[in-house]
Amino acid sequence: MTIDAFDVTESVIAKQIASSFAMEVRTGLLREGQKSLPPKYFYDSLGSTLFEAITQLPEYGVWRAERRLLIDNADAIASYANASMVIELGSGSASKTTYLLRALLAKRAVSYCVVEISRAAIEMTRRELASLSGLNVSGVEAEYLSGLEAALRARPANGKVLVMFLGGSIGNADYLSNARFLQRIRRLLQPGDGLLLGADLEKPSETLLAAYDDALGVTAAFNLNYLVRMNRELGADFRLPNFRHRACFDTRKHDVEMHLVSLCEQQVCIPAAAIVVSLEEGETIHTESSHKYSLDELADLTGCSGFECVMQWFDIEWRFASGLYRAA
Ligand code: AVI
Repeated sequence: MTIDAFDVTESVIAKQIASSFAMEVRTGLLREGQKSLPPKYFYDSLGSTLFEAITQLPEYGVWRAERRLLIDNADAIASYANASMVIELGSGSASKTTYLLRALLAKRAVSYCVVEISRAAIEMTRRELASLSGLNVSGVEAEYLSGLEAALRARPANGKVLVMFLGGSIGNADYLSNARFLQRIRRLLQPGDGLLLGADLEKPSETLLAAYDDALGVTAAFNLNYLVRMNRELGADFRLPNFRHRACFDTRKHDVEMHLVSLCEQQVCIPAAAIVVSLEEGETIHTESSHKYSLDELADLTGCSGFECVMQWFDIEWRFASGLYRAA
């Protein structure tokens, strides 16, 4: 037993734990075997800013690859999607999205809604898109599916909707969860609505390890900021010098994994989650997996979720795919 839970039953604890952040931290750190933390909580204000910095790193080609594809194909995507409402699931700063929105706005008035769990990212998006005249911008601070459902209540009576899920975020969950996720998106849409999906593709492990463990240490700071967030929001007492960032590549699963490595035997108290966590020297907390797709796998995933591929574009330099899919 490596964890000491306070001496109360789970149901009593569940009632006491105020936030889903605290509850999910509790669940992940109480897990037998590999401890883990859900990656969605990386994105507090500092985490969102650090992620923006990651996208600019020379080693991390994902953001530039997708931007190249959106710049080169914005007109084609706008014509095929023919949408008057765009809903973006997780925008970051939305700076890439402007290329596509300009192409859509050249055809008709467009409303844009961002669904984000991070308030900081919604604010960044508003600032980024403020210069696009004629664009009606709104934001829903929620998880993707509940946010999408809420955003769709304002769908135009006779117009099509384009849902965008960019940046390779589809790689941050496993195949089954992604299939369920896309199926639920499909059920919320109407036939003919579109999905623009960006996916990072398989590439040599050295390239990936450099991308997730960059020389400047920005990804390390992004990972360690999770501990800073738990200290601030959950009253935890993680000592940062006692942890190190690690990126590794699982060649069987084609996943880059990020971990926080405990540099000594230690105990950490997380009052809001009602746990004291014991960590061995060298033990790790898994914070993120980033799956790298093959084209066949991507076709299976979207196909089994009720989407037909309309067009697909590839960035050869970084190996990234953007696909426009239609709700069948
Ligand atoms: C948001 N997501 C697609 C990024 C990725 O590449 O998996 C998150 C990230 N983690 C470290 N660097 C970037």
